[in-house]
Amino acid sequence: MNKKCLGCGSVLQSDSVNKEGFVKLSVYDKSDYCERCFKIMHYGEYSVLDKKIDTDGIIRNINSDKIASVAFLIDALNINENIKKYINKFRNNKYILITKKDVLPKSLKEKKVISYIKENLLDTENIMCVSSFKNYNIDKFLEKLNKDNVRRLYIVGFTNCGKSTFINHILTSLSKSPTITTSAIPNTTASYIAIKLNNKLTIVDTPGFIDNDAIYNFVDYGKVVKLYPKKELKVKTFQVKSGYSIIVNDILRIENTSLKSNSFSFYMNDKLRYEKIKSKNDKLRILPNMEYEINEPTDILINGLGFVRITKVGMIRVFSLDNKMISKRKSMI
Ligand SMILES: Nc1nc2c(ncn2[C@@H]2O[C@H](COP(=O)(O)OP(=O)(O)OP(=O)(O)O)[C@@H](O)[C@H]2O)c(=O)[nH]1
Ligand SMILES: [Mg+2]
Repeated sequence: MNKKCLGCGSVLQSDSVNKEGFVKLSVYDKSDYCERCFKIMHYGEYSVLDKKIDTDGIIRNINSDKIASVAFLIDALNINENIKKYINKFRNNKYILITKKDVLPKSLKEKKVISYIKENLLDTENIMCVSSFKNYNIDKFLEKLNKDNVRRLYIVGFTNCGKSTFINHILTSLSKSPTITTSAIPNTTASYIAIKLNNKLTIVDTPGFIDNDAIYNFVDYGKVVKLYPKKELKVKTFQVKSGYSIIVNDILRIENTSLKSNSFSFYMNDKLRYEKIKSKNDKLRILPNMEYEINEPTDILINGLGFVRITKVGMIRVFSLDNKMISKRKSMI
């Protein structure tokens, strides 16, 4: 039987250095991990997986598994309406888990997040906020699976939403070793990784779906890993008069283009560089941009980075690396 990498699920092979699952022939017999996983785990090196993830194939496979349930994981800072069409493709018994609850400020109440999901993505009672880093709600979720007699649970969702970290955490909580590779770059998990937790339940990690609109398509991977907050974020709020803009790193510029002042609250990494400038300053003006009319409290989502809450009605212009990264939703808060 072909040996598989414990970290990413690829079949181990010694023929092609640039293909998934590569290990040198000399170490093949004693290797449990491919070279890419080994380097991520031990040297924090990032290399991009040379493989296109077949999202439709994954969904088809899971739908044809008669005993499958699905946990759809969503990154707490990246809740957008585009996710709905992916959730709807699964015909199985579904759980929605909002991951990385630890990065949300305490002021953003769990109830708000859950009711937003219910109203806009999937109306179900099976929604929970979790955090692998803070061991939040993991036991409660396992209890729920037990009660619902779930036999095989597929962990699915967009890349980087924390699927493998979540499974590793479950393994640790059951005194097993956390064997799966995790990283802040996209496409870490390459194939299915099925792990039997007990006689009743098998949990299956899957490769994350790639979102063509997310920031990792437009920024070097070396930079991507620094953008996401490492712990509870502190909301940065700016009162922005007409004719002023806020700039974040070299990624984002939001200009107040109406005549009245407005308030911008940034729900993203507070360690990024924030700067208030006069709009006649041309910094980042070269970037693609779009004007948005704000008719009610609105969140401007920067896919992969977080969101900006705009409280008052008016007009704003958003400059970013690509207009595809930007979308808006009725404010969650
Ligand atoms: N703050 C925080 N970060 C997390 C949590 N869980 C995962 N992460 C981080 O999110 C990033 C992605 O985690 P992974 O577990 O590799 O994500 P994935 O969904 O398996 O990604 P793919 O395998 O590419 O589909 C890593 O940098 C993790 O450290 C969490 O509970 N809190
Ligand atoms: Mg993974």
